[in-house]
Amino acid sequence: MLELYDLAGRDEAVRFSPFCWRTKLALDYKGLPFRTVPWRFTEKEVIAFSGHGSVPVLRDGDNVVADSWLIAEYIDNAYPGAPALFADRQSKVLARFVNEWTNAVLNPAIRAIILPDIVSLLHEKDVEYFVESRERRFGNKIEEYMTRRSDYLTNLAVCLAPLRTLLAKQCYLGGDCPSYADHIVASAFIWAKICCPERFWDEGDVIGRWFARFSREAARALSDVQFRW
Ligand SMILES: N[C@@H](CCC(=O)N[C@@H](CS)C(=O)NCC(=O)O)C(=O)O
Repeated sequence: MLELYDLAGRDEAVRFSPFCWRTKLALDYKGLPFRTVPWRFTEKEVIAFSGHGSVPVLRDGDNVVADSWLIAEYIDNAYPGAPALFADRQSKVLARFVNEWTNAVLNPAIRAIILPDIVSLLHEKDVEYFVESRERRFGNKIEEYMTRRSDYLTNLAVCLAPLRTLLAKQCYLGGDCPSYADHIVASAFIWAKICCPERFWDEGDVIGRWFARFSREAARALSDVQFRW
């Protein structure tokens, strides 16, 4: 069976990585059975066989693939009989843009809001590494995120405006049915809903309605998840 190294919190059942969620949603969409191996940030030696220091890492027999985008490409090529993540070349190219936009714009906007919440979910052995590495990488002390929270919420609203306009006109990012582009963006919100107690949208919001629609399609993958809102 496929094996996925998946970031876990102090509570092993809390699996919050937005990148691992992309892979879990994609595997589930394709109907590929897999088991997850809980992994913590400081367990680098456990995934050293992959040549990478981050998750997701997928092991499929002798094949090992790290990085959520490469995993999506790999499973689509290796399992052509299962539903495709990318219907054709054009939709793959557009999904690649969504991947890069989410990495560069949406995830950082969400991260600024939820970073203090993430710290409180971490396994004790990860806290020092996580705080130091994130303060170094992003240049702010964790406490500073709390004081700038309202600016970060305003920034998120600006980032989400094009998504809101699009989803007012079509059911999913790629059109009438969910595809990998939806997995990518939904994973960012799954991350937020697992980590942060405060809602990102009000009742009836276009993005909330899309997320609810998507969650019904991905019900099996999301069945055990404890969302905070
Ligand atoms: N580009 C990678 C990013 C993966 C990534 O950053 N994963 C985080 C967990 S959300 C990680 O494992 N970080 C390891 C670290 O910070 O040491 C992907 O798409 O898979």
